[in-house]
Amino acid sequence: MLKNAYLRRVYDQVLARDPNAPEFHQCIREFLESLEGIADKHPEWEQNAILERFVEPDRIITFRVTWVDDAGKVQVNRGYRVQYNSAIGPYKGGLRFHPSVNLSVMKFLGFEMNLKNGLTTLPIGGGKGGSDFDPHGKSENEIMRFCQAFITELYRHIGQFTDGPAGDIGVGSREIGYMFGQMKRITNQFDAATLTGKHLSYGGSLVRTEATGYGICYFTDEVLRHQLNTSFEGKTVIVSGSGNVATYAAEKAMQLGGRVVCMSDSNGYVHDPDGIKLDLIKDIKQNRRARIKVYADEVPGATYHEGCRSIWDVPCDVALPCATQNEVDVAEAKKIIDGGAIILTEGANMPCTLEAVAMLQAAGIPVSPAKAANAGGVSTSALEMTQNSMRLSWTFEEVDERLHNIMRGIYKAAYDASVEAGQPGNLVVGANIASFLKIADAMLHQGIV
Ligand code: NDP
Ligand code: 2IT
Repeated sequence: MLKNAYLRRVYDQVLARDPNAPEFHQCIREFLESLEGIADKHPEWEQNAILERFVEPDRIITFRVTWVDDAGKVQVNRGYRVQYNSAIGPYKGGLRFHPSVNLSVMKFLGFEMNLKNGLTTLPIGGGKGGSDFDPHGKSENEIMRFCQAFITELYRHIGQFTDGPAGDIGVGSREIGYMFGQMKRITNQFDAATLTGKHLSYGGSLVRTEATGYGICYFTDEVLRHQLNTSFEGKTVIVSGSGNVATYAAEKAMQLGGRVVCMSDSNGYVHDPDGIKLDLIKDIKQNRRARIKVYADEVPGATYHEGCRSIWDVPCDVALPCATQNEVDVAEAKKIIDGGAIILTEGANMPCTLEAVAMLQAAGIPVSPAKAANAGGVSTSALEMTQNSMRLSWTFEEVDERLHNIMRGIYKAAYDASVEAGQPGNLVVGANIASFLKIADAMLHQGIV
């Protein structure tokens, strides 16, 4: 537990203020533990209540979302936006539509988003939002009506200089399009830079769709080369999930010479020892919006296994959890270690529990934290805003090269900070410190606000 008295006091206050928020406590604890080695050197933090301010969101907005389903029944969901910190730029972060969304999940995602954005070198603060709406099984019209109802309340709280939402679980370019259209209808403004992840036809950026997944592999490649003196070439890779992040992480892993053998959804996983055929995954998930099980029905030699967590029963060299928070706990970490993995990169936000990270690190497996490794998505969102502001668009190659350079820079910043903190290669500690020092500095310069 925390040894530094100031850090402990801040943590105890978080526990007391938000008693029923396990995900939120988890990310705060990891963050404060990362500061253990350096907090004594910064008396100005306590003097200015920097940490107390850093863990408390600037603002939390919750609202009712009322919409009508296809049967004519009125439905009520809850909407959220956590505007966490705007020290280095307007709040920026995705929207999640999933039945598990609650305030603890929103606050953890907002807190992580702020630290992530601090690593990107781009002028974006942190925020996150969403709803407990479940998109599974909804018709196209129901999705549209829900998105319109959701943004009809949220639009008054956002804007390119205030807060810029994007996608996350259950929200992709289809949902962003419906929200953009409704916001334009209400405001009579074509305010492109407020929402990112837009379709290419009206201001989206090339590479944004692929960016999170590609960035995860660019980051993993840095760790493989720099810390393990190897590469993706010939490695067996497992990617959990089969949504936006997982699909393009798998694509880049293959492009870099890896062989992806398993992918999953929330029901189960498929194992294809010959290597996953990604075009078929894209067709099943993006076009047919069907379950991943269908893959095994259509590919001879592939098998389907009920239960998504057992994906780690299959041995791999490179583990890329890309579905959701806490999908890798000690049982899964043990399987990953026993299966001979040499590296784990967090693709989803906080996919590993604190205990799982500790076990993997103790086994000598470098763990790349989500806030560093999956920052390619939001970075490319910020590049989308840049293009919107300039009223022009860059080529695929130009955006991809910027993304690649940003990921290299984030790796270097996190690694250098881990060395500075006396824990070389501990990227969990390094990423937290590198980002926090930057944001804390901006907060100090802006006075007591
Ligand atoms: P998608 O909605 O596109 O895909 C989510 C995937 O994860 C699906 O395969 C889904 O399965 C699975 N999944 C969701 N919830 C659970 C659950 N509770 N248990 C098991 N599986 C689950 O989302 P994204 O790919 O966009 O997001 C995946 C992760 O990456 C999230 O943690 C998100 O916060 C993070 N992320 C996303 C970014 C982005 O740009 N989109 C950027 C950075 C991070 P099913 O279809 O069965 O629900
Ligand atoms: O978690 C994340 O980084 C995102 N959901 C992407 C946020 C964004 O603004 O692109």
